[in-house]
Amino acid sequence: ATILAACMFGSASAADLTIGFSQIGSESGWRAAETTLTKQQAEKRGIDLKFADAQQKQENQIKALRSFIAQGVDAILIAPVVATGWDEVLTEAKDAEIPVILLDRTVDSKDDLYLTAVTSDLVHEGNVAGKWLVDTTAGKPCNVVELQGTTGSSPAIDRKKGFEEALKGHDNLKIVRSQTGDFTRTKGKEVMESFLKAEDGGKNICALYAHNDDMAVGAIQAIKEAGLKPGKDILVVSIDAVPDIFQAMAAGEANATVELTPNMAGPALDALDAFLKDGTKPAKWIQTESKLYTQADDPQKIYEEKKGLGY
Ligand code: GYE
Repeated sequence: ATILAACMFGSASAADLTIGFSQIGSESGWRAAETTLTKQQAEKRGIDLKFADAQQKQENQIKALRSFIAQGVDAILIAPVVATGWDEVLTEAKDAEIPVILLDRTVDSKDDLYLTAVTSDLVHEGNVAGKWLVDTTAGKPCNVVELQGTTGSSPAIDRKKGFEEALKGHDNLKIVRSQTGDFTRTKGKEVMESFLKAEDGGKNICALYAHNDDMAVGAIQAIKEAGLKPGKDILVVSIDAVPDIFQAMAAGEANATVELTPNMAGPALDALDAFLKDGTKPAKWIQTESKLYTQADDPQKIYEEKKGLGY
């Protein structure tokens, strides 16, 4: 109702807005930082943010969206846990004239079912990680194990794709094991333990590619418990650039990470503001940066800096 009046008279200002935010959960340090920053961004703009944590279950996200629609919120933010199964509920939001913005993950639905998606180029992230490994191994034989993100999520699909693209034509690099660690430290450690057991105690493994830093941190623990040196016996490359991976880098236990900003809400709420004010339609994809960091980038200093930014 608020928004309708505001649209008619063009007086929509963030202060009147009620926004529903369907968050996946808090499976990783990065996700927890995104939640913190989203709440800060809403607070700063005087937005009433209705927060729903789905505990990583799609059915909980669909329930949350239906509840937001029933409440008549002015807009919805959602980080979609998986890429499929959203058409029906997104159509319900569209029929209720409630704009939906996707954060950090995409969906397979037609793009007229959401206002915009604020994400990194997930394929490119995998590419950057793969290229770093290609350059670092410089033609030397290297068996790689891969910890995939949540099965069916766009980051798991795209980061795998990008990494494999980067390895094309470099037959010295072989992905010998690949399994989901569901983006969590616990699962990352567990699956890495099984990789180590299956690969002669880790002697056959030269590198780990983890789709996020949290799984890498869990895996680093497993590598150490197996009596090997992570970062040396087994190279470690991952994605997110959360503070703890810089701590591991400073200790020589991790080698490279690709940065993903946890501040997706800033660009999302700016685009929403413009749309609600005068109907300005944002691009369907607002892309955030992806930057490679290695041990050469003073990881201790970056760790100190990042600690304050929502993590
Ligand atoms: O890399 C990971 C989180 O959706 C791209 O989700 C995001 C990923 C992020 O669990 O830490």
